Amino acid sequence: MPRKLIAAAAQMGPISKTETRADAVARLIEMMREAKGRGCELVVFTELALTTFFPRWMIEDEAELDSYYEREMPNSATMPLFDEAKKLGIGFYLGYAELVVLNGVKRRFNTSILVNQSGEIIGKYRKVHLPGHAEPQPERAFQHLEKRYFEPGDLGFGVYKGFGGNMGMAICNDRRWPETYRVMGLQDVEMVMLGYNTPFGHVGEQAMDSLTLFHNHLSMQAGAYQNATWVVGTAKCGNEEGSAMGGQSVIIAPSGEIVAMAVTVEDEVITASCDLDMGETYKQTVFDFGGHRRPEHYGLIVERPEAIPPS
Ligand code: ING
Repeated sequence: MPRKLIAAAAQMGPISKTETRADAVARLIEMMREAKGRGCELVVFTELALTTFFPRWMIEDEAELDSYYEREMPNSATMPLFDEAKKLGIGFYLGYAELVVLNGVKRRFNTSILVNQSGEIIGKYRKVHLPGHAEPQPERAFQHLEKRYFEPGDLGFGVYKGFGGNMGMAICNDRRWPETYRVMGLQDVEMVMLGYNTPFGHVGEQAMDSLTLFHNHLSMQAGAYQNATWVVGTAKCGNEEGSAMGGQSVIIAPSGEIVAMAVTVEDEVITASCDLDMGETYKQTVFDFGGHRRPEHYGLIVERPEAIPPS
């Protein structure tokens, strides 16, 4: 009996600076209901799904900056989402800005959680790869200050039992780094869920920026194929406070094939029936890690190639 998981990516259009948490949560609930109506057991929301992508601005005032973070999860703003999920019997991935006080020190992370069909948090992830810069760059139309507003994640890349399989999480820039998928691939992940906020023009090099959407799918399709896993990539997209961000949310099979893709830059639900056993054939043949992978022959993975011992 194949382990079929009907999953959704709930792509979000722009969240304006003036939109409240309640406004954002109402949009998420509407898409959750649509996903449920299509038979979904899981809906993957996006990165920073409760607020506008605030790292595009230099924010001097600490209280203003803090206003973009959640101090508890669930909290009064997000409890309606948890309640609806439990009522519908559907689980979800949610990305948000997390603020915790540890030993009297404010710690800030770009975070995602995995919530099961009973409304319980069964997994938590904090974004490891933070793109952009820590200091504002005056020449940029929009900043990308994730290195200023978040710390690198301290939870690693975990894989969690849920939805009948092995579920993993990542966030946005993580999808560009093969290590993200491989660390989970070595834990037999069967579905990697990730949200992304990807502004066009991020690099400032026309040749690269014109390939933003291509590199988006390239990264996720490669990660899926090379680790024999499903990948669900959910965008926040459209023109958000003047910053144009790419959409094309996707559900990708372990073959690397795109099986569903969003066609708007607004709130849009895409779904697929995901056979969680599909990766097994790849793991027993092309990507049989035990049979073909040779880490003991890779040499030292170091920053300084000269440190690799002469063969
Ligand atoms: N955003 C972007 C991402 O990795 C980026 C940053 C855009 C990097 C385009 C390279 C090219 O998709 C976030 N939030 O990581």
